[in-house]
Amino acid sequence: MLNDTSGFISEEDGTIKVRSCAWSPPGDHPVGCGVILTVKDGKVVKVEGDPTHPITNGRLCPRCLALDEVMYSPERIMHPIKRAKEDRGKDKWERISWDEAYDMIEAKVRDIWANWGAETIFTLVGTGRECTLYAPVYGPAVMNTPNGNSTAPFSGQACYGPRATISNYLLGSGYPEMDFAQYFPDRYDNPQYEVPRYLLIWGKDPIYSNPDGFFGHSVIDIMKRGTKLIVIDPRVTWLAAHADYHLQLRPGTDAAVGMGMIKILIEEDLYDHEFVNLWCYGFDALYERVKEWTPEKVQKVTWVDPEQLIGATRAFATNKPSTALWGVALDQSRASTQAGMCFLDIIALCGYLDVPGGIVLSKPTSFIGQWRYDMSNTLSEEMAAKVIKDPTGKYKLFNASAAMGGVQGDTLLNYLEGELPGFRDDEVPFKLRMCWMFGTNPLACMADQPQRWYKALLPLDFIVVNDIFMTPTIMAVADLVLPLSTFAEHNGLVTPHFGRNTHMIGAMNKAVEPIDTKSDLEILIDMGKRLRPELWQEFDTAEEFFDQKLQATYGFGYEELCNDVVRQMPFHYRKYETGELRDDGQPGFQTPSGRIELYSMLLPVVDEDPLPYFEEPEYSPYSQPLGVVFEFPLVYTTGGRNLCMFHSEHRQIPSMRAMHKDPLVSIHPQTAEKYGIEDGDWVTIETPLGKCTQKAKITLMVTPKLIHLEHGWWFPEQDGEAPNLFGVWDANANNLIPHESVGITGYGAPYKNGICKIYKAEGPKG
Ligand SMILES: Nc1nc2c(c(=O)[nH]1)N[C@H]1C(S)=C(S)[C@@H](COP(=O)(O)OP(=O)(O)OC[C@H]3O[C@@H](n4cnc5c(=O)[nH]c(N)nc54)[C@H](O)[C@@H]3O)O[C@H]1N2
Ligand SMILES: Nc1nc2c(c(=O)[nH]1)N[C@H]1C(S)=C(S)[C@@H](COP(=O)(O)OP(=O)(O)OC[C@H]3O[C@@H](n4cnc5c(=O)[nH]c(N)nc54)[C@H](O)[C@@H]3O)O[C@H]1N2
Ligand code: SF4
Ligand SMILES: [Mo]
Repeated sequence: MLNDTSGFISEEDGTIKVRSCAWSPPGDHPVGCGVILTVKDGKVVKVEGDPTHPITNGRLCPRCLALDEVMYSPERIMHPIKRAKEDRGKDKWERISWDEAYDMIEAKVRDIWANWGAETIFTLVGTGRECTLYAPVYGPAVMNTPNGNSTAPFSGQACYGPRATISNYLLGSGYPEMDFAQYFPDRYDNPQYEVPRYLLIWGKDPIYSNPDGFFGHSVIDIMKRGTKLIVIDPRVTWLAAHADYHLQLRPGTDAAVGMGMIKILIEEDLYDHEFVNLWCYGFDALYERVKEWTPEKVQKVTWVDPEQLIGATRAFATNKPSTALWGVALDQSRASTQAGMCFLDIIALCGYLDVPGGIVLSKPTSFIGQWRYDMSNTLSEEMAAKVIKDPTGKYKLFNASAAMGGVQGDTLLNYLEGELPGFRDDEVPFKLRMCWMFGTNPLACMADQPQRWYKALLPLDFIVVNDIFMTPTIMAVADLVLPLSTFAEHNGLVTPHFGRNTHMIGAMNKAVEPIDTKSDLEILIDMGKRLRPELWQEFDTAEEFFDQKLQATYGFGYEELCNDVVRQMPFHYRKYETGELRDDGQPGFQTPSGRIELYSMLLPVVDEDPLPYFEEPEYSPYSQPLGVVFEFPLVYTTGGRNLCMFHSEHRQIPSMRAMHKDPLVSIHPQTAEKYGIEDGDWVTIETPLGKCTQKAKITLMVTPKLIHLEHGWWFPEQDGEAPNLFGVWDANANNLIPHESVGITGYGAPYKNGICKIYKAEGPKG
């Protein structure tokens, strides 16, 4: 049955059109772009952009336009499937019913509870697909384990988590976002809105990535209205090519660039004195810290041209209002939270927080987040204490704040591998037995040194995965797969920024009935009721859940949301003046000093430096011995997003693959010539840790010293069985990337910076 409402459905000549907001599966972040799905004879036959959607106005990426191709792909998993443990790595799947699948999970979990303890179960969760709203609840509130609330191996610690955490510490607020008039129904025409004069785009390529709920094409909207660009990126992206200033830094050196900018802001007296006096704490200490970062020193460390550094800082500070975007590149370095501090310091010093055309703020609360938190707190004190913590105490900030989950990725791998440096003799660790994965294909995409993860996961007794397609990870290690309905086949809702600074709530309206698939939330409710029924009395369906949560938080119900398709959230500027950012209703920020903490009062509590600083990536031309640098003379970065693939997804979708057939390594023409490489040659990229092979794209997007690799590659057309596993080891950028090399705080993974050599190779097999 379709929803019992009609506002979003229209019918003409037996063809139904359903208006909805897109999320996942197939994979995406919660942008909630407006789609119109045309349904004929119970099938989606066409996908179009919805021109009435207030944010996206009809625009869609190729991936959403290809939704019907994904839904009806012959390769989709349409029924629960299981396989005997001894058949891992073999294509020996057997179709089973949902009841059988649920019985298997229930029996296994109860057996583990009785014999080994719930703490021996853990989950792995990927990046912000729809399941990230609900997956953290499976651990504590279904399987009673403290090791379930983890976004690991690395999403969370290396993506968004560092930025979200440092926002909590410095601003006491939710993730700050560029003002693109997203809260106003009349958008850019709203009289309160001002078009930013400059947009600083730092380590982000939003027109391709649309991350976390930010609609990237808004950058084009404001460019059309006159906004100029400053871009901090090692590559000449489309946006960098259109920028007034391009700070082409060496990957992983963002904190050094940031400190250089702060010094210029202060010494040239470009900062907003009134805002700093009233609303910031720790100005003098910050100035002391950045004093040494002269433009010359910044250039030496980061390779950024001093003229660009000075020009960009002046342009940003003196053209009011200006705005800024920070991307995942800041998270993926050793000094990740420190780079984030610099970003927040710069926008605070310029007075651009929560002003028209600046960067908007909200309280760090979310209505589903609160429920998730409450469900996580259903563990007994004794059970909660069994969370796996890094025994060396190295990752204090992570352990103290874990904005995105409980188990730090490196700690988890060490634990699985049985190498537990720092454990006291009397602390006898337990053996992990079961894993449930949601929205992740770690061997292809998220796991650094993926062969280590493969070996570490294989000994587990039982592995369950929720997914829509067969993946190398499933083929390698899973015993049971629960097949998911796409966002056109189930009801849901979309909250940009996962509810933290959410400008709208979108209805994900079911357009067609699923055949034998379910959503992550439906599976959660079903399994919750089986395993911990006492916690799952309040609602029976996903729709009832949404209705209760929406009514309690906003005073409207799920049916109203479905009818309206989008509800924008109430908003006004300068909330620090009105007390809305603080729990006690006083003006200011929700921090100990009540101000933006340029000098954090809370970080020293977890033994962290209260001010920004820089540390070289572990594998850099300046941190490795000369001999190593000589052997690996190039610098690499990885993972710049492209429009037709979401991480490791879409490789089996013919139209997406036609646009992007092979994994591409970008090489500058001079470098290519030096190594005898031509456009289209297969090239091996090697680091001290490993190698992979990608196809050469000779391009001026990179500098002669820099190459860029794509991530997430595997080949569904190849032999899936072990050891080939769809060629997952061949083009895998993460073969190059080290574990135990995370940010100093336990946040960050060095996906985007390292040193390498390249040489001509044979192509991947198959
Ligand atoms: N189509 C598509 N969209 C996606 C995704 C996808 O896989 N495909 N993934 C989603 C996810 S999980 C995320 S986290 C977001 C990420 O989205 P973004 O934050 O936009 O991140 P990236 O595209 O990875 O990289 C952004 C830019 O950082 C540059 N960069 C590389 N190294 C450095 C560095 O050291 N410093 C600086 N300043 N810049 C650097 C790259 O050249 C690139 O242009 O995208 C999301 N959206
Ligand atoms: N070298 C390098 N590696 C990187 C990065 C990089 O820049 N460079 N980026 C990193 C970043 S920022 C991130 S966040 C990670 C992301 O890594 P992951 O989030 O693990 O992404 P995928 O490997 O694509 O795995 C996602 C799986 O979830 C399935 N799926 C899609 N939608 C849903 C859903 O709604 N529910 C469920 N249960 N499953 C769904 C897909 O079919 C797919 O098989 O990758 C990281 N890996
Ligand atoms: S950003 Fe692109 S893929 Fe994501 S919902 Fe919007 S149109 Fe779809
Ligand atoms: Mo991410």
